Amino acid sequence: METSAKKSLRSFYWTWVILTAVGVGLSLWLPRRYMPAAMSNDAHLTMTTMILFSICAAPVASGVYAGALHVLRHHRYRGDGVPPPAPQIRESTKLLTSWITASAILTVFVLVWGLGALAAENGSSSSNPLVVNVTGQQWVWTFSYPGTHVVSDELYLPENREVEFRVTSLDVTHGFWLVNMGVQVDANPDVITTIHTTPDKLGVFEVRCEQFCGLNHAFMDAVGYVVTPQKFSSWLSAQPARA
Ligand SMILES: [Cu+2]
Repeated sequence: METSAKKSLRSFYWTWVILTAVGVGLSLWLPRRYMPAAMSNDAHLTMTTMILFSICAAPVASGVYAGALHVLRHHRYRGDGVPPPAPQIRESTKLLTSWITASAILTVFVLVWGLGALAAENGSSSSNPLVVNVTGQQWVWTFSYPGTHVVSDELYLPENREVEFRVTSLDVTHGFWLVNMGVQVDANPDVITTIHTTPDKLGVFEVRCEQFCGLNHAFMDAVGYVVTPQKFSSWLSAQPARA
Protein backbone atom coordinates (compact mmCIF):
# COMPACT_ATOMS: atom_id res chain seq x y z
CA MET A 1 0.00 0.00 0.00
CA GLU A 2 1.12 3.48 -0.83
CA THR A 3 1.50 5.87 2.04
CA SER A 4 -0.53 9.07 1.82
CA ALA A 5 2.68 11.13 1.66
CA LYS A 6 3.78 9.18 -1.44
CA LYS A 7 0.35 9.58 -2.99
CA SER A 8 0.33 13.32 -2.42
CA LEU A 9 3.83 13.60 -3.89
CA ARG A 10 2.63 11.73 -6.95
CA SER A 11 -0.24 14.17 -7.36
CA PHE A 12 2.28 17.04 -7.04
CA TYR A 13 4.40 15.44 -9.75
CA TRP A 14 1.51 15.01 -12.18
CA THR A 15 0.18 18.52 -11.55
CA TRP A 16 3.69 19.79 -12.34
CA VAL A 17 3.93 17.70 -15.53
CA ILE A 18 0.50 18.83 -16.79
CA LEU A 19 1.08 22.51 -15.98
CA THR A 20 4.50 22.31 -17.69
CA ALA A 21 2.89 20.85 -20.82
CA VAL A 22 0.29 23.66 -20.81
CA GLY A 23 3.09 26.24 -20.32
CA VAL A 24 5.14 24.83 -23.21
CA GLY A 25 2.02 24.80 -25.42
CA LEU A 26 1.25 28.43 -24.58
CA SER A 27 4.91 29.41 -25.17
CA LEU A 28 4.70 27.97 -28.68
CA TRP A 29 1.25 29.30 -29.53
CA LEU A 30 0.86 32.78 -27.95
CA PRO A 31 3.80 34.61 -29.62
CA ARG A 32 2.91 33.29 -33.07
CA ARG A 33 -0.72 34.20 -32.55
CA TYR A 34 -0.37 37.66 -31.02
CA MET A 35 3.03 39.07 -32.02
CA PRO A 36 3.36 40.93 -35.33
CA ALA A 37 4.55 38.69 -38.18
CA ALA A 38 8.36 38.37 -38.13
CA MET A 39 9.86 39.66 -41.41
CA SER A 40 13.61 39.97 -40.81
CA ASN A 41 16.53 37.97 -39.45
CA ASP A 42 16.38 40.06 -36.25
CA ALA A 43 12.64 39.53 -35.80
CA HIS A 44 13.01 35.77 -36.30
CA LEU A 45 15.84 35.62 -33.77
CA THR A 46 13.83 37.67 -31.27
CA MET A 47 10.80 35.41 -31.75
CA THR A 48 12.90 32.23 -31.34
CA THR A 49 14.54 33.67 -28.20
CA MET A 50 11.18 34.62 -26.70
CA ILE A 51 9.67 31.19 -27.37
CA LEU A 52 12.78 29.37 -26.09
CA PHE A 53 12.97 31.43 -22.87
CA SER A 54 9.25 30.91 -22.24
CA ILE A 55 9.71 27.14 -22.67
CA CYS A 56 12.63 27.22 -20.17
CA ALA A 57 10.47 29.17 -17.72
CA ALA A 58 7.48 26.82 -18.04
CA PRO A 59 8.75 24.02 -15.73
CA VAL A 60 9.95 26.57 -13.15
CA ALA A 61 6.66 28.47 -13.03
CA SER A 62 4.73 25.19 -13.06
CA GLY A 63 6.83 23.95 -10.11
CA VAL A 64 5.76 27.01 -8.11
CA TYR A 65 2.07 26.63 -9.02
CA ALA A 66 2.10 22.86 -8.42
CA GLY A 67 3.82 23.45 -5.07
CA ALA A 68 1.21 26.02 -4.05
CA LEU A 69 -1.65 23.69 -5.03
CA HIS A 70 0.01 20.76 -3.24
CA VAL A 71 0.40 22.72 -0.02
CA LEU A 72 -3.19 23.99 -0.18
CA ARG A 73 -4.54 20.49 -0.73
CA HIS A 74 -2.40 18.39 1.58
CA HIS A 75 -0.86 20.61 4.24
CA ARG A 76 -3.64 23.00 5.15
CA TYR A 77 -3.99 23.45 8.90
CA ARG A 78 -7.58 23.36 10.03
CA GLY A 79 -7.17 23.21 13.83
CA ASP A 80 -7.24 25.98 16.41
CA GLY A 81 -4.21 27.89 17.60
CA VAL A 82 -0.71 27.85 16.20
CA PRO A 83 -0.03 25.05 13.63
CA PRO A 84 2.60 22.47 14.62
CA PRO A 85 5.99 22.62 12.84
CA ALA A 86 5.89 21.00 9.36
CA PRO A 87 8.73 19.38 7.34
CA GLN A 88 11.07 22.07 5.97
CA ILE A 89 12.31 22.15 2.40
CA ARG A 90 15.73 23.32 3.60
CA GLU A 91 16.16 20.02 5.44
CA SER A 92 15.97 17.99 2.23
CA THR A 93 19.45 17.81 0.68
CA LYS A 94 18.13 15.95 -2.35
CA LEU A 95 15.56 18.61 -3.15
CA LEU A 96 18.01 21.46 -2.60
CA THR A 97 20.70 19.86 -4.77
CA SER A 98 18.37 19.21 -7.70
CA TRP A 99 16.77 22.67 -7.40
CA ILE A 100 20.15 24.48 -7.41
CA THR A 101 21.54 22.32 -10.23
CA ALA A 102 18.48 22.81 -12.45
CA SER A 103 18.44 26.59 -11.79
CA ALA A 104 22.16 26.87 -12.53
CA ILE A 105 21.88 24.97 -15.83
CA LEU A 106 18.86 27.06 -16.93
CA THR A 107 20.51 30.35 -15.96
CA VAL A 108 23.77 29.55 -17.75
CA PHE A 109 21.88 28.45 -20.88
CA VAL A 110 19.75 31.62 -20.93
CA LEU A 111 22.86 33.80 -20.40
CA VAL A 112 24.88 32.12 -23.16
CA TRP A 113 21.98 32.13 -25.64
CA GLY A 114 21.11 35.74 -24.78
CA LEU A 115 24.68 36.99 -25.29
CA GLY A 116 24.92 35.10 -28.59
CA ALA A 117 21.61 36.51 -29.84
CA LEU A 118 22.61 40.02 -28.77
CA ALA A 119 25.91 39.78 -30.67
CA ALA A 120 24.12 38.43 -33.76
CA GLU A 121 21.51 41.22 -33.69
CA ASN A 122 23.99 44.04 -33.22
CA GLY A 123 26.42 42.90 -35.87
CA SER A 124 26.39 43.96 -39.48
CA SER A 125 27.08 41.05 -41.79
CA SER A 126 27.11 42.73 -45.19
CA SER A 127 29.88 44.85 -46.71
CA ASN A 128 27.43 46.33 -49.22
CA PRO A 129 24.19 47.17 -47.40
CA LEU A 130 21.42 49.19 -48.98
CA VAL A 131 21.50 52.59 -47.29
CA VAL A 132 18.21 54.33 -46.50
CA ASN A 133 18.09 57.79 -44.95
CA VAL A 134 15.19 58.17 -42.54
CA THR A 135 13.93 61.56 -41.34
CA GLY A 136 11.33 61.95 -38.62
CA GLN A 137 9.41 65.15 -38.04
CA GLN A 138 6.09 65.98 -36.38
CA TRP A 139 4.39 63.77 -37.50
CA VAL A 140 5.64 61.99 -40.59
CA TRP A 141 8.49 59.76 -41.70
CA THR A 142 10.37 60.45 -44.92
CA PHE A 143 12.69 57.97 -46.62
CA SER A 144 15.37 58.72 -49.18
CA TYR A 145 17.72 56.42 -51.03
CA PRO A 146 21.27 57.84 -51.47
CA GLY A 147 22.56 57.68 -55.02
CA THR A 148 19.04 58.08 -56.40
CA HIS A 149 16.58 60.98 -56.61
CA VAL A 150 13.98 59.05 -54.65
CA VAL A 151 12.27 60.63 -51.65
CA SER A 152 9.21 58.74 -50.42
CA ASP A 153 6.79 58.53 -47.53
CA GLU A 154 6.54 54.79 -48.12
CA LEU A 155 9.43 52.49 -47.25
CA TYR A 156 10.32 49.98 -49.96
CA LEU A 157 12.96 47.36 -49.18
CA PRO A 158 14.33 44.50 -51.29
CA GLU A 159 14.17 41.01 -49.86
CA ASN A 160 17.32 39.33 -48.47
CA ARG A 161 19.63 42.35 -48.63
CA GLU A 162 20.94 43.99 -45.48
CA VAL A 163 19.65 47.53 -45.01
CA GLU A 164 21.44 50.26 -43.09
CA PHE A 165 19.04 52.93 -41.83
CA ARG A 166 20.59 56.33 -41.10
CA VAL A 167 18.07 58.00 -38.89
CA THR A 168 17.63 61.62 -37.85
CA SER A 169 14.93 64.12 -36.90
CA LEU A 170 14.07 67.66 -37.92
CA ASP A 171 12.44 68.71 -34.65
CA VAL A 172 12.03 66.64 -31.47
CA THR A 173 13.16 63.13 -30.52
CA HIS A 174 11.21 60.42 -32.33
CA GLY A 175 11.62 56.65 -32.23
CA PHE A 176 12.06 54.83 -35.53
CA TRP A 177 10.43 51.45 -35.06
CA LEU A 178 10.14 48.76 -37.73
CA VAL A 179 7.56 46.68 -35.92
CA ASN A 180 7.84 43.51 -38.02
CA MET A 181 11.63 43.71 -38.29
CA GLY A 182 12.18 43.68 -34.53
CA VAL A 183 14.45 46.77 -34.57
CA GLN A 184 14.13 50.34 -33.36
CA VAL A 185 16.40 53.32 -32.80
CA ASP A 186 15.96 56.89 -31.58
CA ALA A 187 15.64 59.66 -34.17
CA ASN A 188 17.40 62.69 -32.69
CA PRO A 189 17.79 66.18 -34.20
CA ASP A 190 21.35 66.96 -35.43
CA VAL A 191 22.52 63.36 -34.88
CA ILE A 192 22.50 60.35 -37.19
CA THR A 193 21.80 57.02 -35.52
CA THR A 194 22.12 53.81 -37.51
CA ILE A 195 20.49 50.43 -37.36
CA HIS A 196 20.78 47.32 -39.53
CA THR A 197 18.41 44.56 -40.46
CA THR A 198 17.87 42.10 -43.30
CA PRO A 199 14.24 41.71 -44.46
CA ASP A 200 13.67 38.04 -45.25
CA LYS A 201 9.96 37.81 -45.97
CA LEU A 202 7.91 39.47 -48.71
CA GLY A 203 4.94 41.53 -47.58
CA VAL A 204 3.65 44.68 -45.96
CA PHE A 205 5.01 45.91 -42.64
CA GLU A 206 4.42 48.68 -40.13
CA VAL A 207 6.69 51.64 -39.44
CA ARG A 208 5.83 53.49 -36.24
CA CYS A 209 7.11 56.20 -33.94
CA GLU A 210 7.74 54.79 -30.47
CA GLN A 211 8.72 57.96 -28.57
CA PHE A 212 5.94 60.26 -27.45
CA CYS A 213 6.61 63.26 -29.69
CA GLY A 214 3.59 65.52 -29.40
CA LEU A 215 -0.09 65.75 -30.13
CA ASN A 216 -0.28 63.47 -33.17
CA HIS A 217 2.36 60.95 -32.07
CA ALA A 218 -0.16 58.11 -32.28
CA PHE A 219 -0.66 58.81 -35.98
CA MET A 220 3.02 58.97 -36.87
CA ASP A 221 3.26 55.81 -38.90
CA ALA A 222 4.13 54.71 -42.40
CA VAL A 223 3.65 51.69 -44.59
CA GLY A 224 6.57 49.51 -45.60
CA TYR A 225 6.89 46.88 -48.30
CA VAL A 226 9.40 44.07 -48.68
CA VAL A 227 9.56 43.26 -52.39
CA THR A 228 11.76 41.23 -54.72
CA PRO A 229 15.00 42.94 -55.84
CA GLN A 230 13.57 43.29 -59.38
CA LYS A 231 10.40 44.98 -58.13
CA PHE A 232 12.52 47.20 -55.91
CA SER A 233 14.59 48.47 -58.87
CA SER A 234 11.49 49.15 -60.95
CA TRP A 235 9.86 50.96 -58.01
CA LEU A 236 12.96 53.14 -57.61
CA SER A 237 13.04 54.09 -61.29
CA ALA A 238 9.27 54.73 -61.39
CA GLN A 239 9.44 57.38 -58.64
CA PRO A 240 8.94 60.97 -59.76
CA ALA A 241 11.68 63.49 -58.90
CA ARG A 242 10.79 65.49 -55.83
CA ALA A 243 12.18 68.82 -54.73
CU1 LIG B 1 7.35 60.79 -33.41
